[in-house]
Amino acid sequence: MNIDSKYIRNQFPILEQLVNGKPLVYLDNAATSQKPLSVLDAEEVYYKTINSNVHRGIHTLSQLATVEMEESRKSVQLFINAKKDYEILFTKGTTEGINLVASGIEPLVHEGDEIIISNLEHHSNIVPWQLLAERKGLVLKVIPIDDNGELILSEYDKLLTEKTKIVAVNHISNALGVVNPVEQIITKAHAVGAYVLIDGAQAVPHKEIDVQALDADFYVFSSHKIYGPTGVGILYGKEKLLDAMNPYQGGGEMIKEVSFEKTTYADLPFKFEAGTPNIAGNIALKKAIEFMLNVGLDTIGKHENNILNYATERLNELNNITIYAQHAQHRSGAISFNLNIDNIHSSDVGFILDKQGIAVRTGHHCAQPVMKRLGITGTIRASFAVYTSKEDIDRLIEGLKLAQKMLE
Ligand code: C6P
Repeated sequence: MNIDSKYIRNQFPILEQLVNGKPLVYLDNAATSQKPLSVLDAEEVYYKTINSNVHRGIHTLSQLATVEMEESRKSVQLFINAKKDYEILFTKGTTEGINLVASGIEPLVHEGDEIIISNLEHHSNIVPWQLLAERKGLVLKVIPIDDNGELILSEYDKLLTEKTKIVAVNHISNALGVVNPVEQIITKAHAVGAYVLIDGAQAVPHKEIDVQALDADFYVFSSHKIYGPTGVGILYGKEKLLDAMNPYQGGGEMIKEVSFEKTTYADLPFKFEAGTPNIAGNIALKKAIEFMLNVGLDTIGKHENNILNYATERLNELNNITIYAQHAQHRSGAISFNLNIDNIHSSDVGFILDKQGIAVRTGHHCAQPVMKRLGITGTIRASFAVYTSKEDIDRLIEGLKLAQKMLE
């Protein structure tokens, strides 16, 4: 089915404004996507009608808020096909989800054990593992990438040993838009008895995720990249593992009983949800999921792939441009490139585009090891969403032509 672009754009009033006197072209969706009216309304309705704390109150408002938040958890469960709703934990975002696992998993790892990550990771999927490795005396290994920005799987095979305890890789690279073969990565990791965390921050916006079919042990993503509120994330974890892990934070809501001698912890998912959560945001996430399901995950994915192909084609029309990972087998959601002009930084181009109302991200995209591998300091990244149109890409190309004229 094709996208009804008029209907969709009407859901996103923010897109209808002028920025620097020009109609906004928003191509920074990998950083965060815009929010449809239903999500904005859900937050407002919550605060106007049932604002109260969850899981604590006997009173009506608290019970209504609790029901809504738990319904949202259920909608996430169905969205990614988790077995149980209590395998879905609300977090602040992908970053917190990964930190939670890297901290909570301590009882399951021992000195000398090995963690495998990749050269393609966001800093959020590097630093928490480095911290764990330092605390517990673990060894961190890195799957290299080739010149297409693709993981070298034969090297992954060599890194896997009986000491490998954790493999943590992204599903889609935020810096290059490369889709990783996570199915294969998971199967191979399980063959040596390792647990696998998939950073799905850039995948959930663009494709259907089935955590049971993938057999991922942990799958993390952020609400704000799938049209939902900021400050909300999801960590899916297999029940058995979550049960065996330490709580991440101590505090209210995550306990069964507290005494000065000994504290016992609440059952899943509450063991990992200390303190008052982002209730409005957690509730509104359900509306973001409904929005995506109403449009259709397949329809969204196909539309964004068409846009990616069109952007690739049009960028190739420009002279003196380097497009990264354009020959990778599978790409999705974003395209990274640089104008080959001496002594300029990607941000110089970003600045000129911004003056024309075009929002892109420039720099290292919180993925410095990727930039180092490519021998550059940063890229210009255009990233897409359900509302991105070919006209947006045409505007980008015009903007880049102007940048070339001004900077060459
Ligand atoms: N990438 C980008 O512009 P948070 O900030 O916790 O919602 O997500 C962190 C994160 C983790 N993994 C990947 C693959 C990501 O892309 C991100 C966020 C944004 O590329 C902001 S740095």
